[in-house]
Amino acid sequence: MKRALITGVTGQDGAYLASSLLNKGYEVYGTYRRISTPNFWRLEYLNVFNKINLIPADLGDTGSLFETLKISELDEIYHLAAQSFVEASFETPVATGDVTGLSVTRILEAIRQLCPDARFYFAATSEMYGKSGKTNRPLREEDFFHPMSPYAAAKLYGYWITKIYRDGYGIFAVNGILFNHESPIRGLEFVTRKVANEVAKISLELSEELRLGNLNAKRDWGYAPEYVESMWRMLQQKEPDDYVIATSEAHSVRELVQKAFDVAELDWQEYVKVDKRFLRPLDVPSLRGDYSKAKRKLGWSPKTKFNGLVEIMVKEEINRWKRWIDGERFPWDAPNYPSENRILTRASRM
Ligand code: NAP
Ligand code: G4F
Repeated sequence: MKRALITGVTGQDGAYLASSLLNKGYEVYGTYRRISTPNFWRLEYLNVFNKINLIPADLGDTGSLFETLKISELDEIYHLAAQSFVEASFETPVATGDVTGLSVTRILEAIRQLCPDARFYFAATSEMYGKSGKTNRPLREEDFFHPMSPYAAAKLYGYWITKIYRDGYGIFAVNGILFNHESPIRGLEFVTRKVANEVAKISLELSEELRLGNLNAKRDWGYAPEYVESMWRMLQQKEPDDYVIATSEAHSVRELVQKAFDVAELDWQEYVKVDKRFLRPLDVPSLRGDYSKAKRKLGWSPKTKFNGLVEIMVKEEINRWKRWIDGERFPWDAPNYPSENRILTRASRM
């Protein structure tokens, strides 16, 4: 049985990837960090909470990362954990540099010293292209990076250190350059889920308005469960390489809002207000990716495009809020720590 470790298993992609790897017959390990309110709702939502092994580790804590790699005899390591919210990276640029950037070296060093044969996936991002996104054609692997946020600069560091460990030490290390991907388990602060959630509440008269920042920004939005499949495919290749994963369609935040209100049969202009609190010091104007290399080499293509994605998200939020009105509570209303045998603490490993 193959063994895989996912850092950031409590996040959107970590949860979907855990589910996907379990379906492929993997033994799955996932790191989580101690926070004041347990955060396993996505794992519960996907019904994988009791099927994976959880290891306490923090990206800022080198020792915990080394300990994690020591115990597991891993075949594949998916490094997904990060401070992943671009807006927050302007508020906490140093912490983002450490957690999102430098942590990649911490993990690669641990791999080099402890398990150099393990295959490594780094969650790079389309944000690294930044200003280069203003070109009219979709962006490819060889295009120029011009980051526009502390988050993107940190990811670009991670991208390069991944290449350096691949070329310098022969580690099977890949960069997945994923464009935005969303789902009903996306964090509420990201624009797609924020919009879907508020539209659902407005349609059920639980809210009256939706406050947003830059409506002109364009993004290439895909469906997260499809994107995690590409991560696995990258690690099954003969040679390590870097891949763009995208839909090749770009839509503005304004179009997103319009489509989401359409799904609920409401007129967006009656509810949406621009609020400068949600504007960023810099914002990438447009991002659109060319996934032809992934299609050719990995056999990967997106199935869900913009309209389908927005429909999935808005309908799921309406369904959730209707259940909430009927008295049902969501998993995140009842936070829980997993049963002891699924948490691999240091003491339990000795
Ligand atoms: P996410 O939902 O924000 O999940 C991030 C994960 O990182 C969570 O499990 C979080 O733990 C963990 N984490 C944050 N700080 C940590 C720390 N100091 N120590 C240990 N763990 C920490 O992000 P996502 O959307 O799943 O994205 C996965 C990865 O892909 C991220 O690296 C992101 O930057 C990258 N990416 C995402 C997209 C996208 O559109 N989704 C596109 C390109 C690249 P908590 O649950 O405790 O907060
Ligand atoms: O949903 P967003 O916060 O995602 P953003 O900044 O594109 O970053 C996401 O995708 C990256 C891949 O390109 C990932 F690497 C990263 O981890 C993250 O997953 O914002 C999308 C756009 C931005 O232009 C933002 O300015 O929506 C605009 N926007 C307008 N009003 C808003 C809002 N974004 C948020 N979060 N909240 C608003 O009220």
